[in-house]
Amino acid sequence: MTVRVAWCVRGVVRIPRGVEEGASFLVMPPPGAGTGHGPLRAVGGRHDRSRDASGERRGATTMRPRRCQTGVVSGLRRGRAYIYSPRQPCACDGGAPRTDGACGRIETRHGQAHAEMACAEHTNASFPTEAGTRLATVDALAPTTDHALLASLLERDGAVIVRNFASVNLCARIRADLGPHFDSDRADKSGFFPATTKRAHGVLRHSDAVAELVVRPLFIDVANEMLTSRYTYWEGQRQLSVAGKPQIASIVGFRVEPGGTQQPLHRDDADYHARNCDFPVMLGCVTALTKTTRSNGATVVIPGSHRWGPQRCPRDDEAIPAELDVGDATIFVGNVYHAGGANSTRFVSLALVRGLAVADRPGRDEARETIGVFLCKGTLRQEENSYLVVPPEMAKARGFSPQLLRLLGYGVCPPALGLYEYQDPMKVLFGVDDGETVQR
Ligand SMILES: O=C(O)CCC(=O)C(=O)O
Repeated sequence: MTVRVAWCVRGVVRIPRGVEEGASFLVMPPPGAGTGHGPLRAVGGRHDRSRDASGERRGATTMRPRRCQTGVVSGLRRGRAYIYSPRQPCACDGGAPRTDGACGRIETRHGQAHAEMACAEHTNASFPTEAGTRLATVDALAPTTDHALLASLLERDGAVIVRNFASVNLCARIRADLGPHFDSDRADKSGFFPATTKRAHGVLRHSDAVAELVVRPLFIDVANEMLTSRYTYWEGQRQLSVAGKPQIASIVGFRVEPGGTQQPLHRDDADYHARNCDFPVMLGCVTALTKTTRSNGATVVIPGSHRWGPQRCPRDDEAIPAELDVGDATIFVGNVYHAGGANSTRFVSLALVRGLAVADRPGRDEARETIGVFLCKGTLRQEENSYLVVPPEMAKARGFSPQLLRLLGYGVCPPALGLYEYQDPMKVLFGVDDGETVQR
């Protein structure tokens, strides 16, 4: 895997902590970088006058803001990396995929491969590289909208907008439940979420309204169709086939505040080290709790990017906003590139800069709020630890349905994942013995 340096501050490229000398890197342009943005330079590079074997100066690299480039981390100083770009083309801007390993894997100082982005049969496979330009929209209330239609659109585009996915009333209840969590959120130290994005975690613990949203049949049915894990194997001389349904990976509320920058484009499936042969392992459903627009930070998506190979780097100018009214949702596969958008509605700073009174610009300064329900295959570890969020006693006290308990991960993914005292916890802990209970 190439180290993705997805962000930079005032032209200074920072390498994530833990990267070793000799690692490959790929620099992506900063969100919204325009022609006015100067050349990027490396941290530490400004003072580094040394040259490499080919005579290039290590500092002051010449990466241009609108294109991706690859290189190697060539030095570490006081825990920070300085980098050097050999100005080689990368598949992400249309060049041929590199085969020399500089783009595609992390190498340690000893040259040992850490992780591959592609499985063996896909290493040299050719993948589509084009980005789509629009997202399909369906109405959940239309009689023709069902999970089969959604699955076909998701397979084609990677994402789909669903109008009227949840009622305005349910969204208002969820919004009220999430408010205190947003207010007490702490900044994400990894930089994956900008400091201006407030999150609400562990929300099933407190919110009956969220519990209602999670089991919306349209979403669950399409997830069952796309993420159910089916497997056939031998046990002695008996050939057995099993199927395990998806479960909740995480549920997160997002409030993108005015002035917020765009999140880095990413694939949720990356959490599972998934490669093209595994995709998709997740399905996301982001429901609007407030109106979401291009300017207030609607989720942005690159249609068609779920088909790309490991070398294709996503560009911010390829992402289009999924604009939603309250109750609409964007459903997307875990391998489509997407991100929380930038919120450019910041009012006060504009007013100050232009010398305007705050009252002269009413209606600006909008925070956008959404709730994301992310499911993953039943064979995988959940991103958010459900058993700590809703321990068994709490789940019993809340009267959660067998369906919700299984979505939380309390069921067994057959043949034998998630046993408790070598039995299905649904039976042992919750007294549920139905057609889905695994008998042991
Ligand atoms: O804020 C959003 O709209 C999306 C957030 C997201 O993509 C994520 O957390 O994985």
